[in-house]
Amino acid sequence: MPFEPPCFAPQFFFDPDVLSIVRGLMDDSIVADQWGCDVPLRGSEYQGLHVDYQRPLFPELPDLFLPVYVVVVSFGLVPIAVEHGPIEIAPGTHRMPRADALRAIEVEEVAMQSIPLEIGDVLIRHPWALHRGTPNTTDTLRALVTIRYVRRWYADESRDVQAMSHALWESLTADQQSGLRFPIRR
Ligand SMILES: O=C(O)CCC(=O)C(=O)O
Repeated sequence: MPFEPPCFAPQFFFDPDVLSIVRGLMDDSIVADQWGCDVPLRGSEYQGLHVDYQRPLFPELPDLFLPVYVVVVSFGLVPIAVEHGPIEIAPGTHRMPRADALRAIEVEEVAMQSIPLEIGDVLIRHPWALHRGTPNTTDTLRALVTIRYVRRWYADESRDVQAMSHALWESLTADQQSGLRFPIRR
């Protein structure tokens, strides 16, 4: 996503209530390091069930249960009702081996949960919980912004991010700067 209006507003990244929850889930030393926007249109279909950013810290122990070090925060730029194709999540599956999680959904031990969002609602989720986008059956562009927050020591550069301008960087407070890790364009 470009760090320019109308896509970007600093408020997206620095809401004190959201940051307090995200810090509570990880620690005080978190940074936002990726962001994007999913915009399904009329005619979109069910996504395949998937997780985001699952790169085990220790590949030899992929199912090792660890404290959270990546959290994803999403909000709609329009109200997202069922007909707009909200994200669906399988609660608790971030703590299950993938094959078990998929089987649990298939045999309906775990139900997919649809997450409609009003303007002002925020979805905070573990990216390893299985999820999918659902069909948008309206003519409204269903824009869902997602920001990734990580513990400061974690980096995987798993997705391309756009640089922010030096002028924008300079306009941020020291506190705000310390909460971001994005390239800066000179
Ligand atoms: O836009 C959606 O509903 C799903 C988005 C998604 O799957 C993701 O952000 O990983």
